[in-house]
Amino acid sequence: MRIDIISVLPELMESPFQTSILKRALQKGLAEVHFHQLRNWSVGKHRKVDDEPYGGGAGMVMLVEPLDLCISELKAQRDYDEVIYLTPDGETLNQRMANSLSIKKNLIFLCGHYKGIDQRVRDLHITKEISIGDYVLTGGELAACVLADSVIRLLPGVLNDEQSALTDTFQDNLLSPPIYTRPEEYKGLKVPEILLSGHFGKIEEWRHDEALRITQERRPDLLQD
Ligand code: 6GU
Repeated sequence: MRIDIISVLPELMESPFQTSILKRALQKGLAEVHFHQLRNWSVGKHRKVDDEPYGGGAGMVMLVEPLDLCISELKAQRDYDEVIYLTPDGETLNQRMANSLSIKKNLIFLCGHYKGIDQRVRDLHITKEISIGDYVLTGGELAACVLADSVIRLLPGVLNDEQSALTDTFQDNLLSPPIYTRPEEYKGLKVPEILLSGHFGKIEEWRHDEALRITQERRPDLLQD
């Protein structure tokens, strides 16, 4: 998988991809992430990438031309499965969306800034708009990192057996059951007997029951669809 990320602040996204699991995934060649500084496609000596909105109002709007030039240049080099605009107006990210993106080959992520992008960028290029939740960030960069992380960790070979995505919270629309490691007792709090029993069938049954109970309690909406 290849992800091209377009932003006015690519430096904001460096460390997540230079650390731990994502770093290893990139080193192993399981994913490629390329950053593109939008200002490199700005025209004129002021490297302008935004301007005031027609019709007035607060905030700046990202210019259509640098975005069109940048995206068109990328599209001339390869076919993209999706051109995704990260915006609080988008569809809220969930595990199903991460799963479906994880089987794509080439993706563009466009990080929004200021009040947003000129509508004509959407009309010309954007195939999907994604938000990471109902709150507002200073820009799409952190959201792009979240989306990339959720997708890259699903690629074959990225996680080892211990980290397996197959037992994730959400992978079967259930939250995780309680988990314990040593010691068996801490400040009077004991590990449930069943987990020490060695009866793997019963343990799996207990975990499933607990997952159901916790999901019912905290997120009954997940059991609906
Ligand atoms: Cl994708 N961008 C911004 N600026 N804020 C957000 C978001 C995206 N998702 C949730 N909040």
